[in-house]
Amino acid sequence: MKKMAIIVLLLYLFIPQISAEDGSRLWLQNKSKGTETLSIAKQELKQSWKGKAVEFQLINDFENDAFKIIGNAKKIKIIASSDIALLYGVYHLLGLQQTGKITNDLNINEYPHCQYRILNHWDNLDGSIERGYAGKSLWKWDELPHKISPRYAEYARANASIGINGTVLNNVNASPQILQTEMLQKVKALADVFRPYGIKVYLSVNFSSPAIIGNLKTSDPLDKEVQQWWKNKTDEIYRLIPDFGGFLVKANSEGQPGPQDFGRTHADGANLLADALRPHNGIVMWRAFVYASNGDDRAKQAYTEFTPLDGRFRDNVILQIKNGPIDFQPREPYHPLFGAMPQTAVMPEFQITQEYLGSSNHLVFLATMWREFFESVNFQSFKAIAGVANTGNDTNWCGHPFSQANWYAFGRLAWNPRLLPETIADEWLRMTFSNDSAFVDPVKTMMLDSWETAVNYMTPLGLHHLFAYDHHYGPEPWCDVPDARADWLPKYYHRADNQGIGFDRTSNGSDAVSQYPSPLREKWNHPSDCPEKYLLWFHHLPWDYPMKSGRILWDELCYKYDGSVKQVREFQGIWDKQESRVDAERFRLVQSKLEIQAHDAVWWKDACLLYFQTFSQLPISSGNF
Ligand code: BDP
Repeated sequence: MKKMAIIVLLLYLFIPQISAEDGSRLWLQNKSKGTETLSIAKQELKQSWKGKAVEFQLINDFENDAFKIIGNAKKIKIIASSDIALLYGVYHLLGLQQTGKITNDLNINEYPHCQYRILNHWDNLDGSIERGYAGKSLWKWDELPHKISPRYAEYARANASIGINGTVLNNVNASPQILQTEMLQKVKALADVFRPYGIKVYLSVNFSSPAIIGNLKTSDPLDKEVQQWWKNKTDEIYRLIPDFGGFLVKANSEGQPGPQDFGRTHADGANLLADALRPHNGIVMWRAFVYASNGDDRAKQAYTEFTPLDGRFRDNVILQIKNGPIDFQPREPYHPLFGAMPQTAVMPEFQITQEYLGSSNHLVFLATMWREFFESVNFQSFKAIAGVANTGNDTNWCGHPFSQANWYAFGRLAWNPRLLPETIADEWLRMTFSNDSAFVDPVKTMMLDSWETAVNYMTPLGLHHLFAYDHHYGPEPWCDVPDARADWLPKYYHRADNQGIGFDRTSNGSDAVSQYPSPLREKWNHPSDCPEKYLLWFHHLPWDYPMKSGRILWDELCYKYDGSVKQVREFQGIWDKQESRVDAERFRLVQSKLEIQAHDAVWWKDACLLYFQTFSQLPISSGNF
């Protein structure tokens, strides 16, 4: 029997907005304060909805998180099976209003593609954020659990508005201290704020926690005491947070401890935690970001290490794999582990924070990059998706007003990977700035071109990791750090010499190409069939290699660097024309960030071309194409 509850909402007068705009309101119009999910939903409507009567209808057998919006001339009905899904419906409806898309006969069916849509915060317990460019951590650990910042609910609200339903609070380079009881009390306080918005809390855990905070002799996953310790710790967490989501683990990677320290496998390690979480329906997200310094091509290592373990993970383990095989480079071919482990649940990890894309200084709209990824893999089977957050305690959350678009885009694509970047950019611009097409059209074009432009002024034609050591902001293709791991240095990746440039990953080289299925592996193995965007990823080619444009490789590199510098200057021109259509504060901030971006693009071009010229010995032909 269907249980039905209908709540008719009274409509309230439109409350005028304040005109000052510091960016803190993101794509949302009004501040919201609420306790329970349904009252938040009503409050949101009360504050922002300007249309006809809205009814909520709860139906038991409707798919999780899915909702319908049905409207006729008189009223609008939002139908769902849970309060959270009704809230999603409300945000969707308000989004339609903000973008001018309310019609008389609405018939919308929305459901999320992935069950788990999760932000990963690389936030440390001391308030710093690894690869964070928007201030300090949002989590005030020293004030919690007693003082609850209003930003916690604002954060949850923004996430709920785009369908994000999970958050990993702490850095994957995890401090064992997060599992101390005192810290768990603080985590509980955050979970309590997030719950009405449908956001579950997860934690990154350090694999050596049993030895470090549990005082056990070992953290060996096959040791009975270790197993009991994780069970007890997990039970303790669930006593405090009954809907706790689970654990994220970076193990045996970049110096982090893991099961291999005890001669065990990644499957042994993941299953240890999965068994502790299973009675509570929690999940383990086990990262596949591993590379030893064993001389093998770094791009190959995760595949080599994980594919033999296919089918050996518990069913509440999901392997979390970065979109590409190296490390969040401006552009990478998709990670060959996708599709290579048919008996294992896998999920992609995107980096929303711009570690390798100009921090919060460069305007780079990442939906275009993520779209290229979704077009390369079979995403149907993904149950989960993670994005490394770009939020901090800056007033505007993300540092650059346009970095907010990447948070927004991540949520929208986690909900529906089929959405086009232009649709997402359009929605976001209209909601965040203006519905004026004289603004939306040119600025949208700029957003859609921005990723390819950044790729071209940083690492064109499949080049990668030309970044300055450690901070990864600017170019340093010549970088040499005594005693550094070879695969942390740009020379390992570009391999420029008097003959040519690029990493030979063909069957004559590292053979990384053979990790991809046919016909890709054959195609990418031959320079003439390999898409030029991946050319120097897979091939070491002579400076005079003929490109499809008719130019030689060296000239093509010059062309890409030079062309993208010009493109950033065009972005500046587009933005400068928007002064009358944007509030002064955000106009000026974006304008100054674009100045930095234009400066940096020239810096990239000069640094890379002048350095590579020492090998090519050819003139830099910029401007004469
Ligand atoms: C790299 C970052 C490093 C992270 C690591 C990871 O440089 O700070 O800890 O990835 O994902 O991109 O674990």
